Amino acid sequence: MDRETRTFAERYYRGLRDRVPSGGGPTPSSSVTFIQTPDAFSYADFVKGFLLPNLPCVFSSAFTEGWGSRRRWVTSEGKPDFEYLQQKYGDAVVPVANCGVREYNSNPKEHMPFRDYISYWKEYIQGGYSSPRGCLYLKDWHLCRSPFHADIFRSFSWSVNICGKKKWLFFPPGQEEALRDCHGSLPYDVTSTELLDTHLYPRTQHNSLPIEVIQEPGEMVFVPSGWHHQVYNLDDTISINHNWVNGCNLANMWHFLQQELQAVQHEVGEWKDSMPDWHHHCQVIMKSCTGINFEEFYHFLKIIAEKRLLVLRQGLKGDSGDSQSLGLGLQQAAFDIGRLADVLASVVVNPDFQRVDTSVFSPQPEELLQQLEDTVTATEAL
Ligand SMILES: O=C(O)CCC(=O)C(=O)O
Ligand SMILES: [Fe+2]
Repeated sequence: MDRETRTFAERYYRGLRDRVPSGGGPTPSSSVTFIQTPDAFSYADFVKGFLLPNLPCVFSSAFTEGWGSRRRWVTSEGKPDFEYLQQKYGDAVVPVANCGVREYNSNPKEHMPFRDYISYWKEYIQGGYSSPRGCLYLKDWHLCRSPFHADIFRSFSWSVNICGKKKWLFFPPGQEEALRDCHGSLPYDVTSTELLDTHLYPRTQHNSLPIEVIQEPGEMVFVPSGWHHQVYNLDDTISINHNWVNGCNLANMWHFLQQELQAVQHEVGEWKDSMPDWHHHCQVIMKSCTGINFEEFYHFLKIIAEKRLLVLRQGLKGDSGDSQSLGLGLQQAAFDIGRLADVLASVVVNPDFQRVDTSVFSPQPEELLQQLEDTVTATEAL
């Protein structure tokens, strides 16, 4: 991140903070921007055009041209190179979901050696894309359909097709509300005819059409924070994806965790008065449903804050060689510290966080907040 982009991003968040919430950012257009050439596109363009406004985009296959996996995992016909993959990764035990069986809004999973999965995949192709074992989905190297969801903790993600082709259906944040059933649950499959049943899905008439993207081999899709999506493999497909949180979506993560806790509190509300440690139990339930509780979120903030404080301390001493070796530029670190300070300021005044036993936390949340705020002041002119 360069100085100019940091200034732009800081102004953007200052603007958001001072504005009365209006229920959303820019109105997404019905098509997704395609980025053709790496030479003409910088990280600054990505921050301004996509991370800050939280909009999806697709990067052309030129961006992944040099990837070893695109050469080695794929045959000259553009199909998965089963021989190579088996020889290289056959012993790995991989999680496999059965797409034909639904377990709540997901699929039951089992583990098997990758070589067994490859045998299954070959049989499935030979059987005309069908098998008596059903449609098995190797998680992380997705096969077939990924049920409707938004990514974990409202993270961003990117996904590259090493080979094969996918169809994505995207719903901008908030539009999933019209897809909830009469119990408030989201559908497993947004294309199901069940959604035509207005008793079961009373709000679907307010629903707008999803934004559709076809992702070709080598292309990379950027999935913004909180955008619900459903994905289909249109071909034998191998993809690599990665989720991340940074200064641009950290507040979304905190907002999401507060909503998750509220949902738990609502669900077990009838025991609030009869259970002395009800608030603690809500955190336990939240941890098991969401994967993280407020205590862990504080530790998450602390770890990312400490690394950035270190980078900036070294940078301010003029020791920029070391800060580069931590893999983080000074301007990025300074921007992140500002976002961390804003989020932590909201965490420490949250009544549910104030009920968490923080006595053994080091540093204490208020102390860390003070350090962050001091650093924001010290790095203003950086
Ligand atoms: O490719 C898939 O099946 C799902 C990918 C996905 O949901 C993501 O990258 O966020
Ligand atoms: Fe996803």
